[in-house]
Amino acid sequence: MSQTASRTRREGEKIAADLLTAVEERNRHEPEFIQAVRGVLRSIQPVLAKREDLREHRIFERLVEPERVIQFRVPWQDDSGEFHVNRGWRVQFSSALGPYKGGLRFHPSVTLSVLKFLGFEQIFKNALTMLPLGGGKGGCDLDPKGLSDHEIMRFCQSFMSELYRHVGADTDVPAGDINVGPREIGYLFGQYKRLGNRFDGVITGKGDGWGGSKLRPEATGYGLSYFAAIMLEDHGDTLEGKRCIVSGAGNVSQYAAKKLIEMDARVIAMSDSSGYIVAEDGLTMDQLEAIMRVKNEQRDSLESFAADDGDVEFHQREKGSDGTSGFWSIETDCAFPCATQNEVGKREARALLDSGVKLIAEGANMPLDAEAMELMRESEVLVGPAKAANAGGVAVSGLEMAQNSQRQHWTREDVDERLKAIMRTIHDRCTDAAETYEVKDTYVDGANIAGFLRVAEAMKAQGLV
Ligand code: NDP
Ligand code: 2IT
Repeated sequence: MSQTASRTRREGEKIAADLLTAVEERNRHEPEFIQAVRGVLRSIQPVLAKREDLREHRIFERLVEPERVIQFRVPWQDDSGEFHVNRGWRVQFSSALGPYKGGLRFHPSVTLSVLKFLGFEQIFKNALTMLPLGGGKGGCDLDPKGLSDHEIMRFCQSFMSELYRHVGADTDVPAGDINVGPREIGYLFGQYKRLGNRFDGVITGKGDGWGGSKLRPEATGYGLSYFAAIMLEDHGDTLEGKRCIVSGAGNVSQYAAKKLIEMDARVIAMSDSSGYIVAEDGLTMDQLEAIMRVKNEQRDSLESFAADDGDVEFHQREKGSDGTSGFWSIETDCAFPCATQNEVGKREARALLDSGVKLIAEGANMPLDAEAMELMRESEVLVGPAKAANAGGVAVSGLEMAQNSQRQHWTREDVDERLKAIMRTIHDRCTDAAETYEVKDTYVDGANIAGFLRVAEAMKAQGLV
């Protein structure tokens, strides 16, 4: 490395360290948010060193402060008449590129820190799609497990009774995320429409036939598999015959698995909160369809699926641990963590490396914790980071918004072509940015740099707001 290059690197490290210290001091009780900020800063050091204009405009300092955070009470009544109260939020993080856009999560682990990390990541993910989308996220600390349809409906109506005054087709457009699927989107949209007397594109993931886009349910998982295929193609390889493990058994996992099977990869294992299943020869499409019925219609567990299918092995989640260490030790070529943040720590990452993994594509948001990411950086494993690899979902949400504005409904083939093209563009923007800034980790650093630069230029142009 030349003297100038090493001076620039040191400068970048110092700027990033100072910025991180300030974020840590102002957000002491938000570990997930700090983790996400640290990850982005680690990648964009060369940009910060080179672009004095962005430093003068305090772009990063502004970007880590959400434009607006809304917190509200969600009171609701269960079927036996008992009252309950939950806490709801919407984090409107950045509108530099378009209306705030990002999902809603209902899970007991939801905190403001979790939603700020998700909203922060969403800004760069949405930027990478090249669509006109800002970044946001919302949700609630509800545990919906075991609730009846009527309870879910009343909860969604109460949640939207507060949220509706803050969202709108040109203001903030929520969508689904963990435990918010087509059923919840329907109830949320119904209440928005009733309160505002408006049928507009306020929320994406709507049903086919009442404003939804074809392929939105499949988009995140399909996009993830397309992205993995492009990464491999760029390295002279394909998914054909590859042993794949997919964690989670929800929306993203199901459609990632479906597309992997269609592309002749072998899906050896999937997991959920009950444990994990292993099918040594790879799941068949019939088995996957049965899993989808159990999870989406019966709202039951993989344990229950395995009880009816003699051809898969079931391993129960061990109590008192994250219970998935065995899962990450399965001999594998490609791993798709698609459940939740920090599901892969140092121990799981070591197990994955020992298992022979060559590619990891993140379907969940931030599924690799900082230590796991560091281990991967030191290895030869190709890592497709969440903000690039799982951007297919929000991309098709962006296409749903476009269709709603035009009062049009595109065909499945049309949406699929656009999704493939967007995943290719995201891939190439990562590799181009990595090349321009001469960073080591093509996808992780490239995604952060390309996403950051698009938002930063827009913020600079729009002045001090
Ligand atoms: P779902 O609710 O459909 O599925 C989540 C799956 O992960 C379920 O199988 C669930 O188990 C499991 N899971 C969730 N949290 C935990 C936990 N704390 N411990 C163990 N298992 C857990 O959600 P999605 O598939 O929509 O989302 C999965 C991930 O993908 C999230 O990180 C989300 O942010 C991300 N994502 C989602 C997009 C979308 O369009 N939906 C777009 C981009 C990213 P169980 O079934 O037993 O509850
Ligand atoms: O994390 C994500 O990208 C999502 N949950 C989808 C967001 C969206 O607006 O479609």
